[in-house]
Amino acid sequence: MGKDTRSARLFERASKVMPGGVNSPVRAFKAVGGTPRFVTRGKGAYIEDEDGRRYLDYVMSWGPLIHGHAPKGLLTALRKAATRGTSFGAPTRLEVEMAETVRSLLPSMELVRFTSSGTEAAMSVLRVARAATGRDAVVKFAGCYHGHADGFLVEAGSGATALGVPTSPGVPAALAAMTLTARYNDLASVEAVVAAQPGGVAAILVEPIAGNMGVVPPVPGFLDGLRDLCDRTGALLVFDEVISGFRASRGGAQHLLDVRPDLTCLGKIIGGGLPVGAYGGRQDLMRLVAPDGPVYQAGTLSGNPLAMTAGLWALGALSDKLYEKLERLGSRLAEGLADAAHRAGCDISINRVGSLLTVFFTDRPVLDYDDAKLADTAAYGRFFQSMLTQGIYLPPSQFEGWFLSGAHSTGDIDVTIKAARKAFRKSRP
Ligand code: KE4
Repeated sequence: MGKDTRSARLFERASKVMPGGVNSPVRAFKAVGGTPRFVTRGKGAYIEDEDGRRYLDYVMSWGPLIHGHAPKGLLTALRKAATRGTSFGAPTRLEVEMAETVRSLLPSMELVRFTSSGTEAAMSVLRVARAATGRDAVVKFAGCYHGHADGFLVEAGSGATALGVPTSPGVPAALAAMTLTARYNDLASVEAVVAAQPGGVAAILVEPIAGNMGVVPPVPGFLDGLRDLCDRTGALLVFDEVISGFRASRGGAQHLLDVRPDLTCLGKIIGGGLPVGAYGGRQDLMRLVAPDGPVYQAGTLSGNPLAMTAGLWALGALSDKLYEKLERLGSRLAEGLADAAHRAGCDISINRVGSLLTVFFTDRPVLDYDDAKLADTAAYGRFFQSMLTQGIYLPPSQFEGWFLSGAHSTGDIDVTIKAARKAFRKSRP
């Protein structure tokens, strides 16, 4: 894309008033090069940029839009809600209905608290775990990402990895020391980390289906092993289902994989594209949260009526038919991409769970962060740019997931595969 485009000019202006010209680092295209596209609208599976270019979208706002952009029913619900006001700072019926809906879909969440982001949900759920156990140390997994709260930015995935800062400056060493890291899909590594911690750990925090080193599903027995380790050592099992919640199934990864966590945090789909996070879990733990208990957590816009309206619509529109379609489309896409790469003589490895997948530019299986980091990010960058030029908008980082929606069609998948045939050829040095 030339320098004389509207996106390029906007990016130049943006860079003068916002760090990196963006409000979230991964959007800046730094990992893939070139100018980020400034988007003006989205409809269905497509977005349009300031220069009038239309793209088939596989970012889908990084996961929230399982029904696609601007679904009619959502817009109708939001228009109606907006006429009643945008925020009250007081309880509303919508929050009650939303909490009851979340609990019906994820029964392990006996009590729920809403926040305005996944980061807030993740940081709050750990505060509950530390208060409940009286322990400070927590275990996370290298390559997993739980938002940008200080304690999480230790070997963090997502944009932190893509930009080469998996352990961020500015995090106090004393706090970082309380975040122990283990290897995803490696129970022995977790056992060793926990055993080495005097007094045990407060929690094992895990993405039950990892999405932030690229998609890495749990190997059979991994999550059950974490459950058992927590039961044996008094640690709490915390599932970060910000990506997998309502994505892997209507009941998230915990339903799909039949492992019950003590606490869960949610985001993305739960807000239908508006800012909503949530955390919740066992009643005895969540009753510790103010004002029932002493663990303080609050938020001016928590449970915001517009966000609750969007979330209620999005969760209400989930159906078996939708998940069957997403599985069918995801499978068609993965098979088509594998065939296209093979024909182009490209070595790739695809990890997929339903409508969430990653194409790794590596010839080996990707089971953890070390495997993922072996991927050829330069090749991914060339692939990304070729797909973008052909009107396919992929995550601008090798270490992210592709997201499908109910608005994607078989025809869209076939267009994507056709474009990939050329893009895989272009990805070669
Ligand atoms: P937010 O604070 O961005 O709403 O949620 C943080 C978060 C927590 N847990 C998991 C498993 C997550 O994936 C995220 C955020 N995901 C990234 C994409 N991998 C958001 C995109 C971005 O940072 O711009």
